[in-house]
Parts: sequence; structure tokens; C-alpha cells
Amino acid sequence: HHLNVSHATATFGMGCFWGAESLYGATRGVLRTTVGYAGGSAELPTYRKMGDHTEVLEIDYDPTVINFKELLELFWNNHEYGLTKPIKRQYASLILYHDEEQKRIAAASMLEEQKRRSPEVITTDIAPKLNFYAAEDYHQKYRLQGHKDLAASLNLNPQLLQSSYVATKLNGYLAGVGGIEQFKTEVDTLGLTPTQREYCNYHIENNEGQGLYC
Ligand code: MHO
Repeated sequence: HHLNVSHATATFGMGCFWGAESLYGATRGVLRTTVGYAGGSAELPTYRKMGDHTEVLEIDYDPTVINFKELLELFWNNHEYGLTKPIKRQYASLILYHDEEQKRIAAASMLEEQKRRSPEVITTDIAPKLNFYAAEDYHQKYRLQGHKDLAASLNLNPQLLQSSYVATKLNGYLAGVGGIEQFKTEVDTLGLTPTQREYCNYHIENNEGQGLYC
């Protein structure tokens, strides 16, 4: 139901997509996330055979709560994109814009970032978002799925693994993103059972998440 509010979409490649999904999932204004393959031309990529595609995260967000520029700040601050050794295409730094405005904001933001990081050279590519292929179910909400009993209790079918608001949020918080105080401010909106809530509280409070590392 959270998607009934008007939303926009952003698509970023920032290394292993598990970490990106947790980072944005726990971010305010992010409504849902899906990991997948994009940026290349190969048909029907899979994890084992993604061809010239890159691991990316598709983010649906409420632009009245968080804007594209703010999403980009998280992008620049949370992955490696200025390495001296080449990054495999699978883990390329990539901004796939959805419209001309995103294109303009991304270009300006990259220019600023390049100045800040000079003499290091940014390897990020900015390109139009063409095809997006959702990744296999086991890659969606990867950190949440690691909590087997909790995940089972949420009855996440393949469709919900991509569209569920509560799965999006928990996948972030359980990785250690957002923190317990922020979790407490929005746990009432997640519709958890008392058992689910207690389980999440315990794990988030004790910060046992793996963070953004893959
Ligand atoms: N080190 C991880 C990376 C997974 S990722 C989604 C693995 O090999 O399983 O690229």
C-alpha cells in the first residue's frame, strides 16, 4: 500500500547489490528495492551468466521525503569508485538515469565529487536506464533472508520479495543500517507481530548486522 503514494525510481550500481539494498532499504523515503542486472545488452542475464551487465539496485522512493540528490549522496559515500585498479563490470559504479532531470543532477553531482576526490579519477558511468532484469529470488532482501525463521514468518513469496515495504525496511535494519532509534520511530508502521517485533528489536539493538559488506 505504500506504493500508492506517488513515487520515483532510481537505479544504481555500487558493487555487490546485497549491500546497496540494505543501505537504501533502511533509508527514510525509500519505499521498495529490487536487486537486478542492468547496464548491458545481454538478454535474460542471470547471476552465473550476467554477460556485460552490472549488479544494480532499483529504488522506488517518495520524492517528497527524499530527493534524487540525497540518494546520490548516499551513493558517493558508500562504495568504491575511484580505484586505481579496474573494477569488474559486474561491480561497476553506475548511475542509470530515468529521465533528463536525473541525468542533469547526476552529471552535476559527479562533477562535484570528481573535484572533491581529485587527483583520484572517478570511474562512475552515467547512462540511460534501459532494461532491468530482476535478480534471482535468493538475492532479493539477502540479509533478511539470512534470518530464516523471521523471513518465513513474513510469508514472502517471489513477488513480495521484490515489492514488500516491510521486507525492504527489515533488510536494511537487520544489516545494521539506520539504527535502533530510527527503527523505533517507524516500527509501528510495519505491521509486525509481537514476536517479529521483539526479534527485530533484539537484533537491531545488538547491532549484529554485517553492514554493507558482502
Ligand atoms: N562474495 C559474494 C558476492 C555476492 S554478490 C551478490 C559471493 O561470491 O557469493 O556479488
